[in-house]
Amino acid sequence: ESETSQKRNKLLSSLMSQYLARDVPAIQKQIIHHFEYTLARTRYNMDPFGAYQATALSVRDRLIESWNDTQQYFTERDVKRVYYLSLEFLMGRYLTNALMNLGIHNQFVDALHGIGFEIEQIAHEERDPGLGNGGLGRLAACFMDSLATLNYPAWGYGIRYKYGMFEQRIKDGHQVEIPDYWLTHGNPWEIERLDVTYPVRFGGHVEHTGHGFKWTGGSIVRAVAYDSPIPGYDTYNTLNLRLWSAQPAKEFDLASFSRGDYYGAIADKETSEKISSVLYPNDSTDAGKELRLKQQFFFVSATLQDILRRFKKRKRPLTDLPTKVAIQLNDTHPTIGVVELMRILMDREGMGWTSAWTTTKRVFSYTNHTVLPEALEKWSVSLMEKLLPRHMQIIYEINRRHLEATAQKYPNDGHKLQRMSIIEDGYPKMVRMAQLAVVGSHTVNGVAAIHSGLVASRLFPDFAKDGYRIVNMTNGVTPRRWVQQANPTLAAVISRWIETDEWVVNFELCKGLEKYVNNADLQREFTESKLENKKRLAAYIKRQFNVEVSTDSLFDIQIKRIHEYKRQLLNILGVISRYNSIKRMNAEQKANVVPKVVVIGGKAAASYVQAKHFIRLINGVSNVVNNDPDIGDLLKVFFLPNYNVTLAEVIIPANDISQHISTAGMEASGTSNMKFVMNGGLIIGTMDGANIEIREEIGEDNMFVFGLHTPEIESARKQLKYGEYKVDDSRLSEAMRQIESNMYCGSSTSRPIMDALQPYNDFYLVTRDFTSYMEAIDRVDQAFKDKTSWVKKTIIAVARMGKFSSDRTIREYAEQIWDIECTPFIPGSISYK
Ligand code: 4GP
Repeated sequence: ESETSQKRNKLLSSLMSQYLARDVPAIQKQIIHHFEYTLARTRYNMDPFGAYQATALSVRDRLIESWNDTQQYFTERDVKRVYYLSLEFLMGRYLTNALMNLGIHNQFVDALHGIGFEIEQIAHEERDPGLGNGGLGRLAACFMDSLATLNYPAWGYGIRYKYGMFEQRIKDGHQVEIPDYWLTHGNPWEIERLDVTYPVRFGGHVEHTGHGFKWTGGSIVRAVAYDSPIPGYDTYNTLNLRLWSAQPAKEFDLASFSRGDYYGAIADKETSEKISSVLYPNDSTDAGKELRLKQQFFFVSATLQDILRRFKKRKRPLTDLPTKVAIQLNDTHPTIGVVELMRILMDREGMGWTSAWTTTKRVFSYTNHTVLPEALEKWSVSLMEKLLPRHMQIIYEINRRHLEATAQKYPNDGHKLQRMSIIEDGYPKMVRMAQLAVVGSHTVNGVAAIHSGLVASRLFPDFAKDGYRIVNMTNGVTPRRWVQQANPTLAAVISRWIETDEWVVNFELCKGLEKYVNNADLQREFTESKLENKKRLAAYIKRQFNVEVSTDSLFDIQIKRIHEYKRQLLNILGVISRYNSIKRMNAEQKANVVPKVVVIGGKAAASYVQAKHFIRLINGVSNVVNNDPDIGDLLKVFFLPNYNVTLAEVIIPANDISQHISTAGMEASGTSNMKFVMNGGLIIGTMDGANIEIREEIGEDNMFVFGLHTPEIESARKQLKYGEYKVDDSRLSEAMRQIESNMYCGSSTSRPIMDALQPYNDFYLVTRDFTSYMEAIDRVDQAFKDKTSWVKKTIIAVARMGKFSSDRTIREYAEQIWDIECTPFIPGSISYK
């Protein structure tokens, strides 16, 4: 019996490797096979989109095979796995990434070329799935790439939204949001798993049984898994991103059907699909609260059922869970998981409280991504009670025990208890998800050194003093997508000079560039690569705006979510005064100006009115400046609509300088700052987030720093507010007068902007930092005039960015938080027992 099955396995394996052969004719065969049979299209009519789909499917075949093997291998080795739970994954396009990571890019280029298609054209057919808002979601994507590349046993879990981040269009200078139904043309990378589904309950009530509690009634929604394999670079290991989609439960509510309300009952079922229908904006506090909480529980509940099913195959006691399972909460969004695991362990598995709590706490850890108080999630107790009655009971009990223990240590400190409580007393009573996440986790981390310090000192000082583990894990980004794929010319230069392409998996190796910094050939190659990338962006600008920009100009870029704390307003005030000063110049003075192309991009949350005013102002300034014949090539300003991962891949390599100018203490980390420098640009920035560590690494001479520091912010705010400090800068007053006179946009935009700039309102200290900012801009201009010294700075900067690879970050998480091990697949080692 076992002999036959061994024979069969051998035969099947060899058939498989024949099918997945990597030579060009074999690849062409795979593509045409999918075109004809999977897509049911005729080969006599192959269009680019069909070619893309067929190509994607043939790449996916390889990933499925290696993913199955990887899972089997992890299971047989009985390794501990990490589960990365995130409500957002901003993956970007898959095709090029998969081909490069699998090392079959060239073969596919040739294969496609042979049948009349260019790979760039094919790659362009892919939709960019915008399943996230910004930094937090993109970080999750970089982490998946590093986890796979480093051969860690890991899974990503999230929601398969039907509508991702909205598509941003600009109409008369205003942002207009268009729903992004990204699945219109299907998604060839995902695999629908009708075999992997779980019921998720909402509402109902709690029954007291003889030996405990039981949550019943309410309504059931079904979570269906959609898997996207995640290839690592130069490894057979392949991970999985499992996204849940909501479907009506199979269970029928017989009562309502037999009441004869057939259509009513169907309509009820339809509403369950709404749960996974739309991604919520991260900085809107109003609508859809209930649905958002439902989303969180929906994905967490399905995920935990999935994790426990996998764990239970091994027939270990559940108290062993922490030795095989680590769960990372990406921000507080999945925090209800702490409570759900408690519920499962106690109500379903019969564990006692103490043992369930110890087990749970050893499984979870929590990453905080922001100290902005308005972004810390809270849910009203009444909503919780309605949707998740049993969970609310458990939360109360967690809190009771937590406060009791705290009170024993700090008797007579009622304020402390109030601050540390998971429940916020007030009308209405609220559940504080951050406190719950801290109490339910073994480790809390911030995302840059300064930020982690603030998490400990400002957000959770009582917990920090009480010995809760709060650590720093400085963010990183994947050099695969952000250098190797986005910037092939620079990638080639690096490989040539350090004589290896190993930097792709060990970015520290770029250090090797530094010893050639004075070499004119390297300098020239750096400059040429930059020019190539600037041309690419210039061509994009030409297509968008029909304006030719000069690639000799300084390309100055700020792309990120539009937010008051990120201070796009400071940027645009600077642009206005540059414009004004050029206007006053004679020809001789003009000859001395560094020509500049300013690029700003980013989405404003649909309900964030002030951020939308910023966009309107930027477009107004762009309109005035770009059409002023006095200015010509000396200054051009563009707001690039619909910023997303795909656009970032075009914009970032083209930067000479990028702006990371948040009010000190407000940007947790930033990650685009890292990408910009890795791509041979310099930073103008405040001492905030990861800027501080980037400066430490690349040296203060290679960064243009300005502005108040974090400890100064609060008193500066007060001084401004009470008139103890007066900003006195004629350039600023002039710019403000112009805005006030509606020179750039109508009063409905200029009035709220002027309001925000009044000393008593200027919470973000835009006016206070203005002069210092303008000085830094001057320093940039001066530095850019000396082309040799500039390129040397960029070479040194690239050489010293090793720390900011997400590979480093992931190793730190693995070693210091998750306790998991690299487990590279060893061919021929699976027994399939
Ligand atoms: C972002 C932070 O604003 C950014 O500083 C950080 O680099 C990024 O997370 C990754 O850690 N936060 C969000 C969010 O995107 O939705 O809170």
